[in-house]
Amino acid sequence: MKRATASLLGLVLVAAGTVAACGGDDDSAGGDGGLSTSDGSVPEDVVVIDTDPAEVTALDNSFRPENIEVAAGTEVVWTNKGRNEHNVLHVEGDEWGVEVDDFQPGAVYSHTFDEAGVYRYYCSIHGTTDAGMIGTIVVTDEGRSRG
Ligand SMILES: [Cu+2]
Repeated sequence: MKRATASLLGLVLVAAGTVAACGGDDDSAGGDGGLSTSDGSVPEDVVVIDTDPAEVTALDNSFRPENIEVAAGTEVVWTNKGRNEHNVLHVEGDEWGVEVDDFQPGAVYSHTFDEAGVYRYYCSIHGTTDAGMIGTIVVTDEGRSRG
């Protein structure tokens, strides 16, 4: 009986050790996958647009400019100036964007971004969420000065 108790105690200790090791691992692993690097990251080639509305063109299977920065409250207008149909799909976050049926050649779609943040989007016909026909709207919090 003493032997059984001892081995049971051993099992418990091993189990406890495993749990403790896991917890420590999580802490030290830090940004290894748990944190989304794509979420808040701002692309390097951002074009600052200070007009309202801000114009983005869908042409030859790319968004131009691909990455733009606007102030909160700016209306962003996408115009399909090419011969191909496209869509504008948000990667994550709020519901916005336009489906293919409503973004045929010549069509216009607009959305006003009221809250600061990094809004990534893509065309699922010519790209994926992180490659091909993609774009980013960086919305800054700076209010427009009235003076
Ligand atoms: Cu497209």
